[in-house]
Amino acid sequence: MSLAAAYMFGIKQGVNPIPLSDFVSYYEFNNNANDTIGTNNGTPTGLTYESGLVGNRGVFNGTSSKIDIADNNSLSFTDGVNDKPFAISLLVTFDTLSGSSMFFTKYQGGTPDIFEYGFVSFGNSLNFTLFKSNDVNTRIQMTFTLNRVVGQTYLLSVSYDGSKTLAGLKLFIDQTDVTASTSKAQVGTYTGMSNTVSLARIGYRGFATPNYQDGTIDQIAILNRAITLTDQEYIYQKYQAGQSLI
Ligand SMILES: [Ca+2]
Ligand SMILES: [Ca+2]
Repeated sequence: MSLAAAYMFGIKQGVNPIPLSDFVSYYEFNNNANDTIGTNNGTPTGLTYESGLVGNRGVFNGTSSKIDIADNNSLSFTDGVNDKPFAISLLVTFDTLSGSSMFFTKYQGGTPDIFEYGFVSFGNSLNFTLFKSNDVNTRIQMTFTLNRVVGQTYLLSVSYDGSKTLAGLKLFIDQTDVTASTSKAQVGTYTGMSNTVSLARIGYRGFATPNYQDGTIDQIAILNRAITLTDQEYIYQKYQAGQSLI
């Protein structure tokens, strides 16, 4: 194969760094909130769909749209003692720069509140946090200031290697590893996540003051391993070509 053929359309042909076995769940928003790989189908509320970069995408109205996903062991990344690696990757657009955007969380308000992890944006501050043993006050987190542009599509991916350390957290935006520009912090003494009974949620955070995504979300991949910049570049190029990862 010639070099040109090997890199047709910018994608290295015949090399798929993300095989099906690396996926836990994949939400493609083709007129539903189903998991096209695993069994973690979502239940959408107030969600509509429109044409996006890769088939359809979910449209979140900022006031009531959300997806609930039942608790399942496959969405918790702990064996009870040690954390396991995982990554969350998604396409997102923003209709407004005010308020907060909830990409994918596994925590929920209630009595008591319960916490595992969350990938969200508070205004321009992207935030990925892992909570120790269901304790909101003990955690490791990574934040990054993204000066968002309304309507622009971003490929956002967070990665964790399971090491229980800040060094194990990474953030990729489009084709760049921005980890070195993130702000990381440990609060308390983090010793690992819990497997709780919390729902997983897309587009919504249900505490006393709920937060709703206002914009679109698409192609949420939950992977069972940490990812590299090579993975991110592959995902980006596939999506730019309008192709699903599967
Ligand atoms: Ca899609
Ligand atoms: Ca659970």
